[in-house]
Amino acid sequence: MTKNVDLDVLIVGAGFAGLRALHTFREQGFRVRVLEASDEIGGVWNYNRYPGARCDVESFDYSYRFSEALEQEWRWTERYATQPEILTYINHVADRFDLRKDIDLSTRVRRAAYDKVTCRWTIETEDGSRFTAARFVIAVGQLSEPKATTYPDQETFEGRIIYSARWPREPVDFSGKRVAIIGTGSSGVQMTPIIAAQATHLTVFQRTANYSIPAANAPVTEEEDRAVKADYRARREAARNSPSGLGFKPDPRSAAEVDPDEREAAFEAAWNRLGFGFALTFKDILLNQEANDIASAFVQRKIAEQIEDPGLRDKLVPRGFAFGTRRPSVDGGYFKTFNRPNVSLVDISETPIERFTTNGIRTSDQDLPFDIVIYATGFDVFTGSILKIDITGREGQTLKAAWAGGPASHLGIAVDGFPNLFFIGGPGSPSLLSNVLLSSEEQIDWLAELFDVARRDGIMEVEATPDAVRTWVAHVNERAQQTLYMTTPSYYVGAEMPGKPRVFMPYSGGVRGYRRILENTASNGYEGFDLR
Ligand code: N01
Repeated sequence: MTKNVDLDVLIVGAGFAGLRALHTFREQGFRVRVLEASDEIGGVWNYNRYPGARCDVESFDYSYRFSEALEQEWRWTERYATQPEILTYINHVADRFDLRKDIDLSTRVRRAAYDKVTCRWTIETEDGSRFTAARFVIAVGQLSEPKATTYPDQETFEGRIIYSARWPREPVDFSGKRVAIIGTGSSGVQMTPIIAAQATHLTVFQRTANYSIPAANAPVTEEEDRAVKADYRARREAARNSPSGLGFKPDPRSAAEVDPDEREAAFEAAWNRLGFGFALTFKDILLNQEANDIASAFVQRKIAEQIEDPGLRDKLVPRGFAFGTRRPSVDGGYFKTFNRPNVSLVDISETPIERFTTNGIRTSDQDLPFDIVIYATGFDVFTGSILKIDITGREGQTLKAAWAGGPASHLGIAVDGFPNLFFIGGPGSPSLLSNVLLSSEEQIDWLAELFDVARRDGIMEVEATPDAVRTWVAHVNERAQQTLYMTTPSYYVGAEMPGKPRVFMPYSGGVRGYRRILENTASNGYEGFDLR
């Protein structure tokens, strides 16, 4: 049955960000609804059910901060939570705060158009329902639109093909199977050891060797749980005031200046305990080539030590780009898995995949038989899921046209020409360069205040000015230029998709710096926005 609903705030996406936004805006007394394409809530944690999927931010930090009661009652079992545990948490939150009654599942937003006379958005869904809303909030995530990777003759393959980001709900049985994994980013790296332990044979197809740090996972003990909960506010504040939202601050010295023995000890300690946070052992690992060279060499050595076969070692050790400039993985024994007799590697930079056959894959130099082929080839990052919606602004221009040269926004939140449209975790915000849940909550709190002010002052339209957008894009670029990120093609710059504009998309100025900018913007009367 199609619907016709009028709202104060319409949110797209029932992942972490959309659910938090629903709760907060509803508490403020707004009429809010969330539209979600899937038949379940949870966003990436709903879709990415592949074996081994888990978070690489510590559970105590990758969790909502808005409710102290929730913080106290929830018991994380592991330092880095698994996908099922996170999905259980999200569902618990939805029930605990009675969110489901304001979520429409299985409801894909197709188009949205702004009406400059009524100052409202009309949002249409695939089933023909129409929603009108004063504020339109897009919370669709950065890693939501999987790349539709295919190879020639794929339709002739008689085995099973699975995309990691659309993993089936029922468990996949790998026993007795010959399995291929294409892609060695975080998804491929996480699933490799687990599938290798079950399958008859596993072949990993690698195009680019990536850096990976051990996850250093462990159960959360009763003592640790009590200690964190006794002082949770301090932990949250530490996270908010750290560069990445991970809670710890780098050693303020340059890696290049520290005495080599001391540096080695610091790297060793970080390697064994910090997971992804290894990149923050010293302040300048992602800023200074000399410091990065030292860190990269350490990681390369650590990776090499795990691989017995010299030929494999040569292929698996990443080279030619600075550690951290492509998103490093965090692994549970990835490299050691290649020491198993039932695991092999195909370096497709040397012997490319040519096509599927009826019973497997043909590379430039061999035919390999498979029962199951898994694509872990990643996403159209940052913009893929946003631009899937046909969004038309005030003067009839589309967001796709406005972003033809790459996404441009003020603060990663709003775009000139598109009043009353707001992004959470959008391009131009810290998002994937931070604890994304924390930075999303910062944005939601800030938007809540803006919505309050607008209601109090009878503001119909909130729109970023073109000048503010130009200035923010320049600032995002300036900050990126101060880092090493620009030295490597990566999804941070749109290199993951052929033909995508090459612009640096996340904000690299850190979570704390970004929050200060948000606070200053508000205290200066929402500088950079027209409120009318
Ligand atoms: O995707 P990716 P992902 N043929 O883009 C290769 C988060 N995450 O799903 O590098 C063959 O990183 C591609 O090769 P190349 C995290 O932010 C977090 O793994 O383009 N191969 C690469 O090896 C992460 O960064 C966790 O040369 C192809 C791989 O596929 C992000 O999600 C877990 C190909 C894609 O790697 C994305 O991770 C999982 C092709 N046509 C994900 N196209 C945690 O640990 C691409 N590749 C929390």
